[in-house]
Amino acid sequence: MTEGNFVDYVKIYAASGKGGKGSSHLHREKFIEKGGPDGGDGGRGGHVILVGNKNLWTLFHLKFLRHIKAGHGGDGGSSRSTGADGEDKYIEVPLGTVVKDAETGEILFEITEDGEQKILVKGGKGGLGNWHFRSATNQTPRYAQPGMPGEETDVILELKVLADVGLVGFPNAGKSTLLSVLTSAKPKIADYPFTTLKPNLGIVAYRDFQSFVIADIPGIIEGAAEGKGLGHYFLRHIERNSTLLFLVPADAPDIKKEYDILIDELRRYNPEMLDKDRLLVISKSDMLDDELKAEMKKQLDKEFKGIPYMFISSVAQQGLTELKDKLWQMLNAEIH
Ligand SMILES: Nc1nc2c(ncn2[C@@H]2O[C@H](COP(=O)(O)OP(=O)(O)OP(=O)(O)O)[C@@H](O)[C@H]2O)c(=O)[nH]1
Ligand SMILES: [Mg+2]
Repeated sequence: MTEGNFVDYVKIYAASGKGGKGSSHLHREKFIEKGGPDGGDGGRGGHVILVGNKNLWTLFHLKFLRHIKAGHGGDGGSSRSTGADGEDKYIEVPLGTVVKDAETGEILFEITEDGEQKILVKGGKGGLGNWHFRSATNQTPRYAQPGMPGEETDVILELKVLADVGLVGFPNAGKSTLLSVLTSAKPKIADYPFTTLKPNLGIVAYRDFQSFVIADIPGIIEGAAEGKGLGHYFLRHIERNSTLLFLVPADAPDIKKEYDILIDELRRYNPEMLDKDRLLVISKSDMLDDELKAEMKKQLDKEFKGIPYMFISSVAQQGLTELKDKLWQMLNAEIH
């Protein structure tokens, strides 16, 4: 990956540990001739477990993991001592990680909560020791169960939930530039369309050590929902953002029309996208003088009845604090 700090897809081979053998030990003591069976049970094999972690935002940390194996269970011993359980292995994942069978593509489960644990592959059961098999007819069974084998699986982890705020705009609208001034992310910025080829995430530090995450995705063009441009693949990344921030540059020939095209693409992709909170910013507003701005405002008030909009300039650092305040307020508004 040459650009973007964002990894939303990893394939992992996971194997659980096998169960320990049960013991077929017979009890021996100095003055007891025929000791009974006292073989303990084998320990269970280690599981591979996924754990949700709300502080993770991508699967980047798993990019080079590829294989993960849990430990094997220990064998049972004499005096009915049970073998140690194999070491469990934990994989921490961001919330919204979807786990799929790599072969069939079937969704196995999803991690949605902080601290939530789901076993990906279960460790093999430990075998029972011979102590369990004593009976009236066989007082000294020499039989004990072997441990059950572990399981293995190839899975795909895919991240759906991306961020709190998703940026939506035509190519060249200034999305990556905005991300670069609001966060410490360093996305590629250039004066041509489709500069951004992969989503970028940035964390906006907000007053009093609070924060929220913004996702910058490639530009959306008319026909994106049908697969034109890059938008189609990446629209799914903003599917679950709670707030969408639309960017239309101040020099767009028709701001309302551009906005309508964006809305239309989202609707065609998934009508639920329109249930999200929306905010429109007129980007690159440093290109406007006060007179022009006042004129545009009149026009926009007419065209965008009830839809909040603001003027910003990433380059001239105008309206950015107000924008952060507004986004924070929207993100923290009561869920409706
Ligand atoms: N004047 C002015 N130019 C800006 C501003 N923000 C971005 N630009 C310029 O607009 C061009 C496009 O900026 P990007 O941030 O790469 O745009 P983008 O929306 O990420 O574009 P894609 O990744 O292609 O979708 C660059 O030449 C930026 O320097 C701004 O606030 N004022
Ligand atoms: Mg960009």
